[in-house]
Amino acid sequence: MAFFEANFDGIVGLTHNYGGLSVGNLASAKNAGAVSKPREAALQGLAKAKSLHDLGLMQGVLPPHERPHIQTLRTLGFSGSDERVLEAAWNADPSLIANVSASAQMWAANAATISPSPDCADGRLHMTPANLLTMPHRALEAAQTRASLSAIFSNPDHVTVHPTLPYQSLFADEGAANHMRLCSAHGAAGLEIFVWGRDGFARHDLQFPARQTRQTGEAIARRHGLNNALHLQQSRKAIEAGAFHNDVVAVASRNVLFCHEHAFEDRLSAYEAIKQACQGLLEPIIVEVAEADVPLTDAIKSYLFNTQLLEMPGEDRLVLVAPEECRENPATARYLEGLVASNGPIGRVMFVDVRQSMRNGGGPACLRLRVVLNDTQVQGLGARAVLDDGLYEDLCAWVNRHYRETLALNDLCDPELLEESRAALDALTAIMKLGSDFYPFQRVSA
Ligand code: SUG
Repeated sequence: MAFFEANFDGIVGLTHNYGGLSVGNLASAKNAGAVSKPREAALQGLAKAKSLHDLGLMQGVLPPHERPHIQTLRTLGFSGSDERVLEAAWNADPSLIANVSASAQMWAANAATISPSPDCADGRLHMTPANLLTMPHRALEAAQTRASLSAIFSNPDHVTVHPTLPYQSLFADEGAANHMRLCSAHGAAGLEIFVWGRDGFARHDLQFPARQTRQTGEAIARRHGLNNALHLQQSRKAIEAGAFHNDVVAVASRNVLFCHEHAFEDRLSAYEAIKQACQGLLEPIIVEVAEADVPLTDAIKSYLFNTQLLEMPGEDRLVLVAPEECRENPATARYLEGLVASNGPIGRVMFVDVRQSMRNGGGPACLRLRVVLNDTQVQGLGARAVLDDGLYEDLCAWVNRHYRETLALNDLCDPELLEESRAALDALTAIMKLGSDFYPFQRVSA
Protein backbone atom coordinates (compact mmCIF):
# COMPACT_ATOMS: atom_id res chain seq x y z
CA MET A 1 0.00 0.00 0.00
CA ALA A 2 1.39 3.42 -0.96
CA PHE A 3 1.77 6.15 1.66
CA PHE A 4 2.01 9.90 1.02
CA GLU A 5 2.99 12.81 3.18
CA ALA A 6 0.41 15.52 2.65
CA ASN A 7 0.68 19.06 3.96
CA PHE A 8 -2.53 20.86 4.90
CA ASP A 9 -1.93 24.61 5.11
CA GLY A 10 -4.14 26.93 7.14
CA ILE A 11 -5.77 29.59 4.95
CA VAL A 12 -5.08 33.03 6.44
CA GLY A 13 -8.27 34.57 7.81
CA LEU A 14 -9.93 37.86 6.88
CA THR A 15 -8.99 39.47 10.21
CA HIS A 16 -5.25 38.70 10.03
CA ASN A 17 -3.74 41.41 12.23
CA TYR A 18 -0.83 42.30 14.44
CA GLY A 19 -2.35 42.24 17.90
CA GLY A 20 0.90 41.52 19.74
CA LEU A 21 -0.93 38.79 21.61
CA SER A 22 1.69 36.07 21.96
CA VAL A 23 3.87 36.54 25.01
CA GLY A 24 7.30 35.00 24.43
CA ASN A 25 6.95 35.23 20.63
CA LEU A 26 9.39 38.00 19.69
CA ALA A 27 8.01 38.70 16.20
CA SER A 28 4.47 39.08 17.56
CA ALA A 29 5.69 41.59 20.18
CA LYS A 30 7.88 43.51 17.72
CA ASN A 31 5.09 44.04 15.20
CA ALA A 32 2.31 44.78 17.69
CA GLY A 33 0.07 47.53 16.36
CA ALA A 34 1.42 47.43 12.79
CA VAL A 35 -1.03 47.59 9.90
CA SER A 36 -1.51 44.12 8.40
CA LYS A 37 -2.31 43.10 4.83
CA PRO A 38 -4.85 40.27 5.01
CA ARG A 39 -5.23 39.86 1.24
CA GLU A 40 -1.50 39.70 0.64
CA ALA A 41 -1.09 37.33 3.59
CA ALA A 42 -3.71 34.91 2.27
CA LEU A 43 -2.29 35.00 -1.25
CA GLN A 44 1.25 34.42 0.06
CA GLY A 45 0.05 31.32 1.93
CA LEU A 46 -1.84 29.98 -1.08
CA ALA A 47 1.14 30.61 -3.37
CA LYS A 48 3.39 28.55 -1.09
CA ALA A 49 0.87 25.71 -1.07
CA LYS A 50 0.48 25.89 -4.85
CA SER A 51 4.22 25.80 -5.48
CA LEU A 52 4.49 22.54 -3.52
CA HIS A 53 1.47 21.11 -5.35
CA ASP A 54 3.14 22.04 -8.65
CA LEU A 55 6.24 20.08 -7.62
CA GLY A 56 4.10 16.94 -7.32
CA LEU A 57 3.37 16.88 -3.57
CA MET A 58 -0.02 16.28 -2.05
CA GLN A 59 -1.16 19.59 -0.64
CA GLY A 60 -4.35 20.46 1.18
CA VAL A 61 -5.86 23.50 2.87
CA LEU A 62 -7.74 24.07 6.12
CA PRO A 63 -10.47 26.74 6.29
CA PRO A 64 -10.08 29.85 8.48
CA HIS A 65 -12.21 30.14 11.60
CA GLU A 66 -15.07 32.51 12.29
CA ARG A 67 -13.63 35.79 13.58
CA PRO A 68 -14.43 37.93 15.42
CA HIS A 69 -15.80 35.17 17.63
CA ILE A 70 -18.98 36.77 18.89
CA GLN A 71 -20.04 33.69 20.88
CA THR A 72 -17.05 34.11 23.17
CA LEU A 73 -18.05 37.71 23.86
CA ARG A 74 -21.59 36.58 24.65
CA THR A 75 -20.28 34.07 27.20
CA LEU A 76 -18.46 37.01 28.79
CA GLY A 77 -21.80 38.75 29.36
CA PHE A 78 -22.11 41.05 26.36
CA SER A 79 -25.58 40.93 24.85
CA GLY A 80 -27.86 42.37 22.20
CA SER A 81 -27.33 42.23 18.46
CA ASP A 82 -23.94 40.99 17.20
CA GLU A 83 -23.01 44.59 16.31
CA ARG A 84 -23.97 45.76 19.80
CA VAL A 85 -21.91 42.95 21.38
CA LEU A 86 -18.89 43.99 19.32
CA GLU A 87 -19.25 47.66 20.19
CA ALA A 88 -19.80 47.06 23.92
CA ALA A 89 -16.84 44.70 24.16
CA TRP A 90 -14.62 47.18 22.32
CA ASN A 91 -15.68 49.95 24.69
CA ALA A 92 -15.02 47.68 27.67
CA ASP A 93 -11.58 46.56 26.52
CA PRO A 94 -10.19 46.63 22.95
CA SER A 95 -7.84 43.77 23.74
CA LEU A 96 -10.87 41.49 24.12
CA ILE A 97 -11.68 42.21 20.50
CA ALA A 98 -8.07 41.62 19.43
CA ASN A 99 -8.19 38.21 21.12
CA VAL A 100 -11.44 37.11 19.51
CA SER A 101 -10.31 38.43 16.11
CA ALA A 102 -6.89 36.77 15.74
CA SER A 103 -6.41 34.72 12.61
CA ALA A 104 -3.96 32.45 14.44
CA GLN A 105 -5.64 29.27 13.17
CA MET A 106 -3.60 29.86 9.99
CA TRP A 107 -0.64 28.23 11.78
CA ALA A 108 -1.92 24.75 11.15
CA ALA A 109 1.10 23.09 12.75
CA ASN A 110 -0.59 23.96 16.03
CA ALA A 111 -3.96 22.55 15.01
CA ALA A 112 -3.37 18.97 16.10
CA THR A 113 -0.93 16.14 16.70
CA ILE A 114 -1.13 13.52 13.99
CA SER A 115 0.03 9.91 14.25
CA PRO A 116 -0.03 8.01 10.97
CA SER A 117 -1.38 4.47 10.93
CA PRO A 118 1.98 2.60 10.69
CA ASP A 119 2.90 3.98 14.14
CA CYS A 120 -0.35 3.08 15.90
CA ALA A 121 -1.25 -0.25 17.47
CA ASP A 122 -4.71 -0.32 15.88
CA GLY A 123 -3.47 0.66 12.38
CA ARG A 124 -5.67 3.76 12.26
CA LEU A 125 -4.72 7.39 11.64
CA HIS A 126 -5.02 9.27 14.96
CA MET A 127 -5.49 13.01 15.45
CA THR A 128 -5.73 15.06 18.63
CA PRO A 129 -6.76 18.71 18.10
CA ALA A 130 -4.64 20.90 20.37
CA ASN A 131 -6.26 22.82 23.23
CA LEU A 132 -3.75 25.70 22.76
CA LEU A 133 -4.68 26.88 26.21
CA THR A 134 -1.57 28.93 27.01
CA MET A 135 -2.62 31.88 24.82
CA PRO A 136 -6.19 33.18 25.23
CA HIS A 137 -6.59 34.00 21.53
CA ARG A 138 -5.51 30.47 20.55
CA ALA A 139 -7.57 28.62 23.15
CA LEU A 140 -10.64 29.49 21.03
CA GLU A 141 -9.49 27.36 18.11
CA ALA A 142 -9.98 23.74 19.10
CA ALA A 143 -13.72 23.28 18.49
CA GLN A 144 -13.58 24.64 14.95
CA THR A 145 -10.35 22.76 14.25
CA ARG A 146 -12.04 19.55 15.28
CA ALA A 147 -14.94 20.38 12.95
CA SER A 148 -12.49 20.96 10.06
CA LEU A 149 -10.57 17.75 10.68
CA SER A 150 -13.77 15.75 11.04
CA ALA A 151 -15.14 17.16 7.77
CA ILE A 152 -11.95 16.43 5.82
CA PHE A 153 -10.77 13.21 7.50
CA SER A 154 -14.29 12.02 7.55
CA ASN A 155 -13.98 8.28 7.10
CA PRO A 156 -14.60 6.73 10.53
CA ASP A 157 -13.29 3.35 9.34
CA HIS A 158 -9.71 4.60 9.12
CA VAL A 159 -9.37 7.75 11.17
CA THR A 160 -9.92 8.64 14.83
CA VAL A 161 -10.28 12.35 15.62
CA HIS A 162 -9.94 12.46 19.40
CA PRO A 163 -11.35 15.13 21.68
CA THR A 164 -8.85 17.73 22.89
CA LEU A 165 -7.04 17.02 26.12
CA PRO A 166 -8.65 18.62 29.21
CA TYR A 167 -8.37 22.41 29.42
CA GLN A 168 -5.97 22.36 32.36
CA SER A 169 -2.50 23.80 32.46
CA LEU A 170 -1.22 20.29 33.22
CA PHE A 171 -2.17 19.31 29.65
CA ALA A 172 -1.08 22.42 27.74
CA ASP A 173 -0.92 21.27 24.13
CA GLU A 174 0.36 23.10 21.03
CA GLY A 175 -0.07 20.27 18.55
CA ALA A 176 2.43 19.19 15.93
CA ALA A 177 4.72 22.17 16.60
CA ASN A 178 6.20 20.09 19.41
CA HIS A 179 6.03 16.73 17.69
CA MET A 180 8.40 15.13 15.17
CA ARG A 181 8.46 11.79 13.40
CA LEU A 182 11.48 9.84 12.18
CA CYS A 183 11.04 6.89 9.83
CA SER A 184 12.80 4.98 7.06
CA ALA A 185 9.84 5.53 4.73
CA HIS A 186 6.47 7.27 5.30
CA GLY A 187 4.68 3.92 5.35
CA ALA A 188 7.10 2.22 7.75
CA ALA A 189 6.73 2.18 11.53
CA GLY A 190 8.51 5.24 12.89
CA LEU A 191 9.57 6.98 16.07
CA GLU A 192 7.37 9.83 17.31
CA ILE A 193 9.18 12.42 19.37
CA PHE A 194 7.26 14.74 21.71
CA VAL A 195 9.15 17.79 22.90
CA TRP A 196 7.98 19.39 26.13
CA GLY A 197 8.90 22.71 27.65
CA ARG A 198 7.79 22.14 31.22
CA ASP A 199 6.64 19.51 33.63
CA GLY A 200 2.93 20.18 34.03
CA PHE A 201 3.22 20.24 37.80
CA ALA A 202 6.02 22.80 37.83
CA ARG A 203 5.80 26.56 38.18
CA HIS A 204 5.07 28.68 35.05
CA ASP A 205 7.35 31.31 33.62
CA LEU A 206 5.13 34.18 32.55
CA GLN A 207 7.60 36.07 30.40
CA PHE A 208 8.63 33.13 28.21
CA PRO A 209 5.96 30.52 28.89
CA ALA A 210 6.68 26.93 27.95
CA ARG A 211 3.53 26.01 26.08
CA GLN A 212 3.76 22.23 26.14
CA THR A 213 3.96 19.84 29.08
CA ARG A 214 5.56 16.44 29.39
CA GLN A 215 2.19 15.06 30.52
CA THR A 216 0.58 16.22 27.25
CA GLY A 217 2.94 14.20 25.07
CA GLU A 218 2.57 11.16 27.30
CA ALA A 219 -1.23 11.34 27.16
CA ILE A 220 -1.26 11.69 23.37
CA ALA A 221 1.18 8.80 22.90
CA ARG A 222 -1.12 6.64 25.06
CA ARG A 223 -4.39 7.59 23.39
CA HIS A 224 -2.92 7.22 19.87
CA GLY A 225 -1.62 3.77 20.85
CA LEU A 226 1.92 4.55 19.71
CA ASN A 227 4.30 1.64 19.51
CA ASN A 228 7.39 3.82 19.76
CA ALA A 229 7.41 7.27 21.39
CA LEU A 230 10.10 9.38 22.98
CA HIS A 231 9.68 12.43 25.22
CA LEU A 232 12.45 15.03 25.15
CA GLN A 233 12.82 18.31 26.96
CA GLN A 234 13.20 21.50 24.95
CA SER A 235 16.07 23.63 26.26
CA ARG A 236 15.08 26.47 28.55
CA LYS A 237 17.70 28.55 26.75
CA ALA A 238 15.82 28.19 23.46
CA ILE A 239 12.48 29.13 25.04
CA GLU A 240 14.04 32.19 26.67
CA ALA A 241 15.55 33.22 23.34
CA GLY A 242 12.04 33.21 21.81
CA ALA A 243 11.60 29.61 20.60
CA PHE A 244 8.06 29.30 21.93
CA HIS A 245 7.61 26.05 19.99
CA ASN A 246 10.13 23.29 19.26
CA ASP A 247 9.58 23.78 15.52
CA VAL A 248 11.41 27.11 15.82
CA VAL A 249 14.64 25.22 16.61
CA ALA A 250 14.20 21.74 15.07
CA VAL A 251 12.54 19.98 12.15
CA ALA A 252 12.51 16.29 11.23
CA SER A 253 11.65 14.43 8.07
CA ARG A 254 12.17 10.81 7.10
CA ASN A 255 15.39 9.76 8.92
CA VAL A 256 16.78 13.32 9.20
CA LEU A 257 16.66 15.59 12.24
CA PHE A 258 17.82 19.15 11.50
CA CYS A 259 18.21 21.12 14.72
CA HIS A 260 20.10 23.82 16.54
CA GLU A 261 22.74 22.95 19.09
CA HIS A 262 20.52 24.54 21.77
CA ALA A 263 17.26 22.86 20.75
CA PHE A 264 17.24 20.27 23.55
CA GLU A 265 18.10 20.33 27.21
CA ASP A 266 21.07 17.98 27.58
CA ARG A 267 21.54 17.53 23.84
CA LEU A 268 23.92 14.59 23.92
CA SER A 269 21.54 12.52 26.03
CA ALA A 270 18.71 13.54 23.70
CA TYR A 271 20.64 12.39 20.61
CA GLU A 272 21.59 9.14 22.32
CA ALA A 273 17.96 8.50 23.30
CA ILE A 274 16.90 9.09 19.68
CA LYS A 275 19.50 6.65 18.36
CA GLN A 276 18.48 4.01 20.90
CA ALA A 277 14.78 4.41 20.12
CA CYS A 278 15.43 4.14 16.37
CA GLN A 279 17.24 0.83 16.65
CA GLY A 280 15.78 -1.79 14.35
CA LEU A 281 13.61 0.83 12.60
CA LEU A 282 15.96 3.27 10.91
CA GLU A 283 19.37 4.92 10.93
CA PRO A 284 18.79 8.50 12.08
CA ILE A 285 20.93 11.32 10.69
CA ILE A 286 21.24 14.31 13.00
CA VAL A 287 22.27 17.55 11.29
CA GLU A 288 23.13 19.82 14.18
CA VAL A 289 23.80 23.53 13.58
CA ALA A 290 26.42 24.90 15.94
CA GLU A 291 25.94 28.16 17.81
CA ALA A 292 29.27 29.25 16.33
CA ASP A 293 27.86 28.92 12.80
CA VAL A 294 24.35 30.26 13.40
CA PRO A 295 23.72 31.95 16.75
CA LEU A 296 20.36 31.04 18.30
CA THR A 297 19.20 34.65 17.92
CA ASP A 298 19.75 34.51 14.12
CA ALA A 299 18.08 31.11 13.87
CA ILE A 300 15.01 32.47 15.65
CA LYS A 301 14.93 35.77 13.75
CA SER A 302 15.22 34.08 10.36
CA TYR A 303 13.29 30.87 11.21
CA LEU A 304 16.01 28.59 9.81
CA PHE A 305 14.34 25.58 11.45
CA ASN A 306 10.74 26.59 10.86
CA THR A 307 11.25 25.12 7.46
CA GLN A 308 9.65 22.27 5.60
CA LEU A 309 12.02 19.41 4.91
CA LEU A 310 10.47 17.63 1.95
CA GLU A 311 11.10 14.60 -0.14
CA MET A 312 10.49 15.71 -3.75
CA PRO A 313 9.57 13.36 -6.56
CA GLY A 314 12.66 12.74 -8.69
CA GLU A 315 15.18 14.25 -6.25
CA ASP A 316 17.59 12.13 -4.20
CA ARG A 317 18.18 14.60 -1.42
CA LEU A 318 15.65 16.45 0.74
CA VAL A 319 14.55 19.98 -0.12
CA LEU A 320 14.39 22.64 2.59
CA VAL A 321 11.52 25.11 2.10
CA ALA A 322 12.73 28.20 3.95
CA PRO A 323 11.41 31.74 4.41
CA GLU A 324 13.04 34.55 2.40
CA GLU A 325 14.32 35.89 5.72
CA CYS A 326 16.89 33.03 5.77
CA ARG A 327 18.39 34.37 2.54
CA GLU A 328 18.62 37.88 4.00
CA ASN A 329 20.22 36.92 7.30
CA PRO A 330 24.01 36.71 6.65
CA ALA A 331 24.60 33.87 9.13
CA THR A 332 21.82 31.63 7.84
CA ALA A 333 22.51 32.48 4.17
CA ARG A 334 26.16 31.45 4.61
CA TYR A 335 25.20 28.34 6.53
CA LEU A 336 22.68 27.21 3.91
CA GLU A 337 25.17 27.64 1.08
CA GLY A 338 27.56 25.34 2.91
CA LEU A 339 24.80 22.89 3.76
CA VAL A 340 23.76 22.23 0.17
CA ALA A 341 27.38 22.17 -1.02
CA SER A 342 28.18 19.42 1.50
CA ASN A 343 27.22 15.90 0.61
CA GLY A 344 24.58 15.72 3.37
CA PRO A 345 20.93 14.74 3.21
CA ILE A 346 19.67 18.24 2.28
CA GLY A 347 20.31 18.97 -1.39
CA ARG A 348 18.47 22.18 -2.14
CA VAL A 349 16.81 25.19 -0.52
CA MET A 350 13.64 26.70 -1.90
CA PHE A 351 12.82 30.17 -0.55
CA VAL A 352 9.22 31.27 -0.09
CA ASP A 353 7.70 34.65 0.73
CA VAL A 354 5.43 34.33 3.76
CA ARG A 355 6.40 37.68 5.29
CA GLN A 356 2.92 38.60 6.51
CA SER A 357 2.88 35.41 8.59
CA MET A 358 6.52 35.73 9.65
CA ARG A 359 5.75 39.10 11.25
CA ASN A 360 3.54 37.22 13.71
CA GLY A 361 6.14 34.49 14.30
CA GLY A 362 4.81 31.97 11.79
CA GLY A 363 7.13 30.49 9.15
CA PRO A 364 6.56 27.92 6.38
CA ALA A 365 6.44 25.02 8.86
CA CYS A 366 3.94 26.78 11.14
CA LEU A 367 1.54 27.18 8.24
CA ARG A 368 1.21 23.46 7.57
CA LEU A 369 -0.14 20.37 9.26
CA ARG A 370 1.60 17.22 8.06
CA VAL A 371 -0.51 14.14 7.57
CA VAL A 372 0.85 10.81 6.34
CA LEU A 373 -1.94 8.97 4.54
CA ASN A 374 -2.31 5.73 2.64
CA ASP A 375 -4.31 5.29 -0.61
CA THR A 376 -7.45 4.23 1.19
CA GLN A 377 -7.30 7.15 3.58
CA VAL A 378 -6.77 9.55 0.65
CA GLN A 379 -9.81 8.10 -1.12
CA GLY A 380 -11.86 8.56 2.05
CA LEU A 381 -11.17 12.30 2.35
CA GLY A 382 -14.26 14.50 2.57
CA ALA A 383 -14.95 18.12 1.56
CA ARG A 384 -12.87 19.83 -1.16
CA ALA A 385 -9.62 20.45 0.64
CA VAL A 386 -6.96 18.88 -1.55
CA LEU A 387 -5.39 21.53 -3.73
CA ASP A 388 -5.52 21.26 -7.50
CA ASP A 389 -5.36 24.01 -10.12
CA GLY A 390 -9.13 24.54 -9.94
CA LEU A 391 -9.31 24.87 -6.16
CA TYR A 392 -6.29 27.19 -6.15
CA GLU A 393 -7.94 29.48 -8.70
CA ASP A 394 -11.25 29.44 -6.82
CA LEU A 395 -9.51 30.29 -3.53
CA CYS A 396 -7.45 33.12 -5.04
CA ALA A 397 -10.56 34.60 -6.65
CA TRP A 398 -12.39 34.28 -3.32
CA VAL A 399 -9.56 36.07 -1.47
CA ASN A 400 -9.39 38.84 -4.05
CA ARG A 401 -13.11 39.32 -3.81
CA HIS A 402 -13.54 39.32 -0.04
CA TYR A 403 -10.31 40.27 1.76
CA ARG A 404 -9.34 43.77 2.79
CA GLU A 405 -6.05 45.09 1.57
CA THR A 406 -5.06 46.53 4.94
CA LEU A 407 -6.23 46.23 8.52
CA ALA A 408 -5.33 48.37 11.53
CA LEU A 409 -6.21 47.32 15.07
CA ASN A 410 -8.96 49.97 15.24
CA ASP A 411 -10.66 48.33 12.26
CA LEU A 412 -11.35 45.21 14.33
CA CYS A 413 -14.42 46.86 15.93
CA ASP A 414 -15.90 47.76 12.57
CA PRO A 415 -19.27 45.96 12.23
CA GLU A 416 -18.76 45.91 8.47
CA LEU A 417 -15.69 43.72 8.95
CA LEU A 418 -17.87 41.25 10.84
CA GLU A 419 -20.37 41.24 7.97
CA GLU A 420 -17.66 40.90 5.34
CA SER A 421 -16.03 38.01 7.18
CA ARG A 422 -19.26 36.10 7.51
CA ALA A 423 -20.19 36.65 3.86
CA ALA A 424 -16.75 35.38 2.85
CA LEU A 425 -16.84 32.31 5.09
CA ASP A 426 -20.33 31.49 3.89
CA ALA A 427 -19.02 31.55 0.30
CA LEU A 428 -16.01 29.45 1.33
CA THR A 429 -18.18 26.67 2.71
CA ALA A 430 -19.68 26.34 -0.76
CA ILE A 431 -16.26 26.38 -2.48
CA MET A 432 -14.79 23.80 -0.11
CA LYS A 433 -18.01 21.76 0.16
CA LEU A 434 -18.12 22.04 3.93
CA GLY A 435 -21.90 22.28 4.21
CA SER A 436 -24.05 25.28 5.08
CA ASP A 437 -23.89 24.78 8.85
CA PHE A 438 -20.12 24.58 9.26
CA TYR A 439 -19.54 27.84 11.14
CA PRO A 440 -21.38 28.88 14.33
CA PHE A 441 -22.90 31.98 12.66
CA GLN A 442 -24.42 29.75 9.97
CA ARG A 443 -26.09 27.60 12.59
CA VAL A 444 -27.53 30.60 14.48
CA SER A 445 -29.16 32.17 11.43
CA ALA A 446 -30.46 28.84 10.10
O1 SUG B 1 1.05 30.96 18.59
N1 SUG B 1 1.44 33.86 16.64
C1 SUG B 1 1.46 32.41 16.74
C2 SUG B 1 2.55 31.84 15.87
C3 SUG B 1 2.47 30.34 15.79
C4 SUG B 1 3.65 29.72 15.15
N2 SUG B 1 3.48 28.32 15.06
C5 SUG B 1 4.46 27.40 15.12
N3 SUG B 1 5.66 27.72 15.54
N4 SUG B 1 4.17 26.18 14.80
C6 SUG B 1 1.65 31.97 18.19
O2 SUG B 1 2.43 32.61 18.90
C7 SUG B 1 0.50 36.06 17.01
C8 SUG B 1 -0.84 36.71 17.11
C9 SUG B 1 -0.76 38.19 17.37
O3 SUG B 1 0.14 38.64 18.04
O4 SUG B 1 -1.69 38.90 16.89
C10 SUG B 1 0.41 34.55 17.11
O5 SUG B 1 -0.56 34.03 17.62
